[in-house]
Order: sequence, then C-alpha cells, then structure tokens
Amino acid sequence: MKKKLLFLGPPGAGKGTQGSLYCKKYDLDHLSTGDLLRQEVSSGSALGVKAAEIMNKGELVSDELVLSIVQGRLLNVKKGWLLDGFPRNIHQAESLQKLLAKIEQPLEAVISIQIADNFLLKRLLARGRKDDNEQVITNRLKIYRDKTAPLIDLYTEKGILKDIDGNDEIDVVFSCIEKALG
Ligand code: B4P
Repeated sequence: MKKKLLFLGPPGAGKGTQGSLYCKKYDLDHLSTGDLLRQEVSSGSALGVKAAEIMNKGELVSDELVLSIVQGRLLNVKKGWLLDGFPRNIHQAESLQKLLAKIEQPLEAVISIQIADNFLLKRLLARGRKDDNEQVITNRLKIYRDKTAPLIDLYTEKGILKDIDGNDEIDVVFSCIEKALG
C-alpha cells in the first residue's frame, strides 16, 4: 500500500471526503491545506483574517503562506502522509518537489478525482460553507482549470497519476481509490 500520496481534483470532487476516509483506514497524516487554513481563520489571527477574505472570494491564498504551513507539517511527519488540496499551482508543485527531496520522501502516487460540473455544484451548494455559493464556486472552478488542472499533465509525465471517477457514491469512489493504490 502506498503511503506518500497526493489527492487532486476540482472543488467538490471529494478530495477531503476521500482523504479523511483513507487516512483513518491506513493511519496516515491527513494534510489538508483547506482545513489548516480554516483553522487559522477560526483562530482569529492576523493571517487568518487575511486568508478568510481571499478564501471567501474563491481565490488562492498566497503560495508563501500555504508553503510555510505545509513545510512545518511535513518536516515533522512520523508516518505516511496524504496531501489534500496542495499543491494547487505549478509553483507550489515545484516547491513541494524540493521539500520532498530534502526530507527524502518522494511522492508515490497522485489520485486525480474527476467529476462533472453539475455534480460538484449540487454537492457544494448542499454543503453550504461560506465559499459554497454559486458565484464563488464558479470562480473556484475557473481557478482550478487555469492553475491546478495543469498539474495532471505534470504528474502523468512522472508516471504516478491514477485517474478516479468521482461521480459515484462515497464508498464506491473509495473502493476505486483503494484498488488504484493497492
Ligand atoms: P479546500 O478546503 O481544499 O476545498 P475544496 O477544493 O472545495 O474541496 P473539499 O475537499 O472541501 O470538498 P470535497 O470535494 O471533499 O479549499 C478551500 C479554499 O482554501 C480554496 O478555495 C482556497 O481559497 C484555499 N486553499 C486551499 N488549499 C490551498 C492552496 N494549496 N493554495 C492556495 N489556497 C488554498 O467535498 C465537497 C462536498 O461534497 C462535501 O459536502 C461532501 O460531503 C460531498 N461529497 C464528497 N464526495 C461525495 C460523493 N461521492 N457523493 C456525494 N457527496 C459527496
């Protein structure tokens, strides 16, 4: 079973949902930049206030902030890990590669969850987080297509990308992920 993983996908694809199920079952550290940023926001810190403004518009927070959060966590990992929502652009992917080379823990597999636009819209509107309204979701999707989707080619070229169909029930998608990583 692979234990150094990255989950990629558009907003609402199920990265967070599948990531937490996988980490629970296989005892990995779940490093979700979305969750870590939301913790920063709830703490009310100056950084959190700045991040909240950006997240509520569906934009990406600065690479600098996200990188410092991920670096702090990865330098202290004691077991396998799963990155969820990071990297989100080429610059973050390059920084990750350098960091993983430094800690001698190369990425073993990338799960790319694909989902139809109508499914993701329905799921996110039903969840109703602050950044889950139609206008912001449209912006998040545009940013995903412009900045994050090019990472699919990058990891395909490295030969570690596994495509997963996310348009199904949670347990069905989970079985496909287990099969792909087994
Ligand atoms: P994230 O927290 O990563 O949120 P997300 O992309 O919307 O996906 P999420 O993981 O929450 O949703 P999931 O698909 O599991 O990012 C939020 C914001 O943080 C970004 O917009 C950005 O501002 C900032 N950010 C995060 N990382 C960053 C980075 N690296 N750089 C810069 N900025 C960053 O689930 C969605 C819903 O669907 C849930 O309600 C779930 O229950 C449901 N669901 C999931 N799978 C389902 C299924 N199979 N069937 C039915 N429902 C399902």
